Amino acid sequence: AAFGVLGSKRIRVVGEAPLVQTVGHELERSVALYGGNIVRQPGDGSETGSQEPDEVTLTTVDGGPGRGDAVAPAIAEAMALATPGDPAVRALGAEGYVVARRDGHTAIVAADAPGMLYGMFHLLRHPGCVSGPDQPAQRYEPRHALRMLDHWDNIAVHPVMGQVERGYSGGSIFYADGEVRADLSRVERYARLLASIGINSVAVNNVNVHAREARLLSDDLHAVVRMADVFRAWGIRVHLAVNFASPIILGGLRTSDPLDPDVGAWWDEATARVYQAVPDFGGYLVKADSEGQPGPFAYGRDHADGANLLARALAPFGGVVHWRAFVYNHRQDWRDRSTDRARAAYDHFAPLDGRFHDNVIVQVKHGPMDFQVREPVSPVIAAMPGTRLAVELQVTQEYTGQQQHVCYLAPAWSEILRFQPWGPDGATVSDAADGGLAAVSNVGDDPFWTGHPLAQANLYAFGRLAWEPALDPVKVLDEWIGLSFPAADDVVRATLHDIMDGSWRTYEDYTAPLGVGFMVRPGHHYGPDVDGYEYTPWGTYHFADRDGVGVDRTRATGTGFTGQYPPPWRDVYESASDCPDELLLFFHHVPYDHVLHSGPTVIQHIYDTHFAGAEAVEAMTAAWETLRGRIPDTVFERVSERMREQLRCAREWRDQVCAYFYRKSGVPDAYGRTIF
Ligand code: BDP
Repeated sequence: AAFGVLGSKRIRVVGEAPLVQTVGHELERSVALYGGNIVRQPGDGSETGSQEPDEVTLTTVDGGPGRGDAVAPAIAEAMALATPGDPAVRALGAEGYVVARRDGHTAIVAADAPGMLYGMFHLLRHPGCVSGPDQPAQRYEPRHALRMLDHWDNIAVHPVMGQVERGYSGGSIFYADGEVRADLSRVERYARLLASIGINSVAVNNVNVHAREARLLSDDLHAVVRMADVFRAWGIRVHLAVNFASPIILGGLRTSDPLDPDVGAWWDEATARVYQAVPDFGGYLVKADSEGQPGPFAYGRDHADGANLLARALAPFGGVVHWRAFVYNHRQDWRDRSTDRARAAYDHFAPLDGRFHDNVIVQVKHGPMDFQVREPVSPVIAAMPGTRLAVELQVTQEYTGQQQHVCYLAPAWSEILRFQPWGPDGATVSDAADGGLAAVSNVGDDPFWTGHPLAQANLYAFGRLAWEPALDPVKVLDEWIGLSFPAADDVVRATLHDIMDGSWRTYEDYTAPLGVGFMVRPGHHYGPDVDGYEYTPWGTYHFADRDGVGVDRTRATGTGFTGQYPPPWRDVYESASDCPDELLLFFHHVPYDHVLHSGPTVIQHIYDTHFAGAEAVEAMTAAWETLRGRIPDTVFERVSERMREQLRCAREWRDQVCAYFYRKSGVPDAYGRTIF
């Protein structure tokens, strides 16, 4: 619909690169739907200067005005900003673009073809660029060079996890019947969708690499070739998750010791084969020595030895290794109070800072635990100045309602990306993520892509924030609503906004309180089970007893985790009175009558938020009902069905959590609501 505004326009696309062809085809497709006309011309720019009224010109710097051309003012202005004369101003990067509008002409000038692709999508997001008042030239460039989605897809259907591990949107879009799909047209649509939000890298298989998927690196390389062909047309590189024991599993070697020369040679050869087949292959993603995956520890080696082995094989071709820092012992002794899963990533990785090769990116989950609704920022992010780091987010809603619940996560991600690990004068998490951002995808073969139609907003927002982390997540939400419901009037848009805007905090309210985390049913992680992980080897505890609740992670009396932070946070988190309320139980074991900064005691806060959270879901459901007949029926029905489940589940959380803490503490609710 955004193209509707292009209806009467003439659009000139200059250039011949494959991505420029994509831009041309894309615009032709839209113009066929909405009218207007397209002029495509080779990249010498010979006619570019003769811009007609109301014309939109998309061009790269090289394809720009030819010698001696009369240059339309909008193009000239955009060119000047794209290739600044001032040597102190950086020239535009390959993915950047400039938009200018003057005298009814719009120009999009990019340094290279990827920028032209993103410039075109800018036009679609902001139809005002091609109509309406003049706009001074403005530069747009991605803040992160690597903007990646990780698919936890299996080729074979796993007996417990299904096909997509932690997937809530049906099966895989890549694989069916134990093979890569014969028809990849849906992958093509997905690639287009990802390009429109600025994603440029995709890992196409699960980080838990089972034997079947390991073969993508060898016998099934042809499948990777086909997927890469589809993604390439949209400026996206394909990456593979690989099994560290591949030399044994695939190569028949007796070892995968990273320091063994035969192992090195095996990786070199395997990698050369990949690049012969896929010259723009992105690289490897590795989960090693964690939750049962093989790794360098078996040979007495460390993660730097492991990562550098693969980095050496990839370096000649410009590939990177994303080596995950999500490493912990999932068989720990829960009776030993000094063990702490939150410490693990830092304990393993911080001492290795400076030892990783340049093309290793250590990929760190945003929090020290595991994608909980609320966690502090991982201390690893501040601990490895000599290492390229990527921060990993989870778009798939494993711990945030599994796409049964509305939970718009961008406000949480925005807080994380803006957080300043070194205090108010220091860099942000986004600044520290010099290896880019990665996130676990929430897409499957569901007709709505994401199971819950409103979960599409999370995918959209991840792409937008990876491009520009300073964007306001609330504005991004409105952008998504406007583009996804083009026929909606102001009331419908406002209703959708109200339902989604605060949904992350609502989810937090009716689930695990004050940063304590988990309390979910073990295994599938959906719905409440307060003690589900309490006495298990996985290391996810709340330590509730008759006197209090929370995990003592202080240096003074607890696990010492607070010591992994630089100042000021190591001291802020150490002190129960300075620690922010929302993280109190992550860092401290406190009595139930501990008074929060917000006013109530901990126990009363637990009651209040759980009742408020369930009530908010009731209100959300009622608001949704008002949209019947005002948005497409299929969307309305699918969301209605999920909201009924969200409401049931929110009440179950409320009742179980309130009953549990009432029985543990013996403290009644000040408002008499706990009748359990
Ligand atoms: C956890 C998931 C598990 C993943 C793991 C990971 O429960 O399925 O394999 O993260 O990130 O959140 O490797």
